[in-house]
Amino acid sequence: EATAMRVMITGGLGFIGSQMVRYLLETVPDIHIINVDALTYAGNLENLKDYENDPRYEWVHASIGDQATLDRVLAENPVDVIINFAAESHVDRSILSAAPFVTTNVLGTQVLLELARTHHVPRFLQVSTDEVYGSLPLGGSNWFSETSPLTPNSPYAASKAAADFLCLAAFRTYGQDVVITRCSNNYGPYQFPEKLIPLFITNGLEGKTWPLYGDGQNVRDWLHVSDHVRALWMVALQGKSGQIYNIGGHNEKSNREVAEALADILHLPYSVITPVADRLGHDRRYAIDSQKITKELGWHPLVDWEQGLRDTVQWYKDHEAWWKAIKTGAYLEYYQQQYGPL
Ligand code: NAD
Ligand code: TDX
Repeated sequence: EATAMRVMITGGLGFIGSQMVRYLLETVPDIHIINVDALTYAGNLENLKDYENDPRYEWVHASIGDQATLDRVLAENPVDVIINFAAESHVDRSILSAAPFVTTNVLGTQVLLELARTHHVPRFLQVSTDEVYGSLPLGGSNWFSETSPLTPNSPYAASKAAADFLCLAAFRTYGQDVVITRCSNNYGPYQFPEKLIPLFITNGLEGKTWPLYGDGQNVRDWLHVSDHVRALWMVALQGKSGQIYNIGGHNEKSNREVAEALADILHLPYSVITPVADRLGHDRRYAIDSQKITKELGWHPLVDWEQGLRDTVQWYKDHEAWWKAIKTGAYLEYYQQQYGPL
């Protein structure tokens, strides 16, 4: 007789974590999810409102650095896997202040790894990023592979790289079952409107300009969030212990191309795009080689970029209350600090 798969998700009230919870509840028949989320500025109970009363889902309001609380939670609820999404995730905020990035991304991951070891959790999946590899030159035909050296440039990327090394150390030192994924830039519904795509969409809907950093030629490899979480579940179930899996869409776009595509969808003139000072240490280009996960696990992206972008714009049009509630108070203070009076 099958018993339910028990999953601890951390950071499940954020953009990608909430998509993971939704995906699991909708596609895995017998599942129990414990979502550990500290509800920082980026966490939002609205993201999982539809599942609030679902008996297969519970939210624990705690930080991943709260060893005592999570020790109790795991003693009472043994789990089959921990999937660690919890992080400070925005590069620009890490440039303004790196401390919370070290606290959550580095120390928090270390606490979770130790809990996984003492509670004999059979698997730990660390959700990492292509930013740990640093920057590629423009126009190059080379991509990041799992064996590329780690040369992170932003405080955010450095904190994620440190967490990756702690995960690999736990595998090599204690023989813990650890897998790491490194995904490229995600887009889709519920993304916090500080990131490029939702920032430009919501500014567009509000009649505000679009601050494009530097020459606008920096390149990112965009992947729909639903393709990311499907890959994560494959790695959680079938990934090899101690291994790293890159996840990417082979969908490289310059920031200006993204901005112009959004302007076309929203019927706005390109003059809405306003060049501003460059991001400090701005990585030029990210591009991911995801052959390994395709060959070993059979994953490949399903969402078409043009369609995915149109659907994402439509989602923000249909969910004005969601983002309008975010773009107040502390968000406006951050906006002013980051962009000045625009
Ligand atoms: P997000 O900022 O939208 O959400 C982060 C979530 O973590 C929030 O719900 C927040 O409340 C929670 N959180 C923050 N600190 C916490 C703590 N100390 N304890 C418990 N919960 C805490 O982030 P996202 O964009 O969904 O990214 C999720 C993960 O995926 C991150 O680890 C990020 O590094 C990684 N990632 C993101 C992308 C991307 O394009 N967004 C790409 C690759 C990897
Ligand atoms: O106002 C802006 N103007 C602008 O030109 C913002 C917010 C961004 N940009 C540029 C910077 C980047 O080249 O757009 C690109 C994308 O920026 P972000 O959305 O901030 O993403 P990025 O810095 O690439 O990092 C993202 O991908 C990797 C996520 O935020 C990370 O969490 C993930 O690890």
